[in-house]
Amino acid sequence: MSILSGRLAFRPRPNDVYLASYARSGTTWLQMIVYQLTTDGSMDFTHITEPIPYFERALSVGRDLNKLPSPRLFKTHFRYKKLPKGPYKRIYIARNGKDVLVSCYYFFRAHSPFKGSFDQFFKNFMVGNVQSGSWFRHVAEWSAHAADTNVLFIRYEDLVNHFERTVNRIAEFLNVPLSPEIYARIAERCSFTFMKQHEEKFGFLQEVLIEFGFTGEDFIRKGKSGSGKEHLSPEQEAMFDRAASTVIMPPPLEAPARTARA
Ligand code: PPS
Repeated sequence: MSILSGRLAFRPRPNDVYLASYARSGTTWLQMIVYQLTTDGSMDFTHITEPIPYFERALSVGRDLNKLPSPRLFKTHFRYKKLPKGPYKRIYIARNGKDVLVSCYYFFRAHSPFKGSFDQFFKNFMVGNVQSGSWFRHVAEWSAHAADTNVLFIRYEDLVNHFERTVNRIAEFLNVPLSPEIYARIAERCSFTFMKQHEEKFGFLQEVLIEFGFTGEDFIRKGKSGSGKEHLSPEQEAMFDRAASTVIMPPPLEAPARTARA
């Protein structure tokens, strides 16, 4: 089976792992825990989306996910039925719905055109009229698969109240060893304080810039007249001139005529 990823075909692999959630439910926290569990814990990534891509955005911008080494890890907000069908492991993280609602409100006010009141957002959220769709449907659909052997269903609140037990469940589910040293590193690097200190490695805006390949190069670039010509090949210049010959612009100012001295 393959899914179109931009111009590329995404081919699922049996050992792919999806970290799934409704938005604002602790996905990034889960990403960091799984990243720390499955690597040497190095922090030398620009953004967590490099080692653990946001699946649906990566597909929509045509990132070549086939280049990633196995086992691949993906973050996703897809509903259960939108993920590729197959044996792939899925960890779903759910969070208290009212906390999700409030977190979404602040997130969408800051990162989307929505600038309405909390009351308006509440009404939209209750009927699923928000970017992430219905929280109620999302959680219900994933809950129906909570007992599947390839699904681990955890809660944000489990991480808050029983962090070590929950990290152990994740490690067992993924069949990765969890020594006291690795656990100590996870507890330190997945703490709110540590992740807040490294927010640029987790934040939304950085994720979008990286996924879209935006480099943020000079906006006020050269400010010279005539440098366009230097970049064009003779063929490109001829093609451009032909197309531009149909555009009639007012003439440029001429240099003032010199007055002859008596
Ligand atoms: S997103 O945008 O959908 O990917 O957001 P997501 O990562 O799922 O959820 C964001 C909320 O998770 C909180 N968060 C954490 N809580 C506790 N500990 C750690 N380490 C941590 N990392 C992220 C984050 O603060 C968001 O919740 P709110 O309630 O808005 O603070």
